[in-house]
Amino acid sequence: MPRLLYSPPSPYSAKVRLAAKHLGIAIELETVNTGQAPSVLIDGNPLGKIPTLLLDDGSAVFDSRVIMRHLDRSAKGELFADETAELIEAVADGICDSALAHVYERRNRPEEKVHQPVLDWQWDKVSRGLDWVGDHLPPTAKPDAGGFALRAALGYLALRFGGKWEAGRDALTDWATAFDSAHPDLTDCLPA
Ligand SMILES: N[C@@H](CCC(=O)N[C@@H](CS)C(=O)NCC(=O)O)C(=O)O
Repeated sequence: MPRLLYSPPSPYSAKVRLAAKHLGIAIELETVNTGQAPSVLIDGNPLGKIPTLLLDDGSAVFDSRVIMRHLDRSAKGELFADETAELIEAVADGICDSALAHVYERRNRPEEKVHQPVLDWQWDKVSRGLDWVGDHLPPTAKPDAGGFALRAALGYLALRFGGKWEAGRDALTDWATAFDSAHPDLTDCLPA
């Protein structure tokens, strides 16, 4: 069975887990600490990032967008029915990139060296990305790659930035609620 190297808070890993479960693809979950660069991770993915999917034949598939394509092909799914799905995935992932950069800036620097303009620069991207996806909400009943990416991104924001992004974004919070109501079996895949 393929093994997914991941960690519970990782939004990109959550996206992949949501899609795999929805497509009925069984994967074994293995938690890794990227900060320790374990060989199981580095041997598969030179970038040392998660998610990384280790296949039964010994090869590795990495970067969540590549894994999504791999899962979709494996299950003959319809995650990428149109370009909109790809664009929403790109913006949702970009929101995560900026949110994560924000977290890393605060986590990895001594407090006096945290650079507020960098935090603001990244947060502006998160805000603009949220505005954009708010105007391009993907379907919830039959989710595509955009829907999984967006649900994972909103889950990450709820986890790390709760109270900072929701005001005035009822369409997005309602969308997440509708997604969870339509797929109660998937909530255990959200960032935690
Ligand atoms: N573009 C990558 C981003 C993956 C990523 O940045 N993952 C984070 C965890 S959420 C990570 O591995 N960080 C450790 C590092 O950058 O060394 C993807 O979509 O898979």
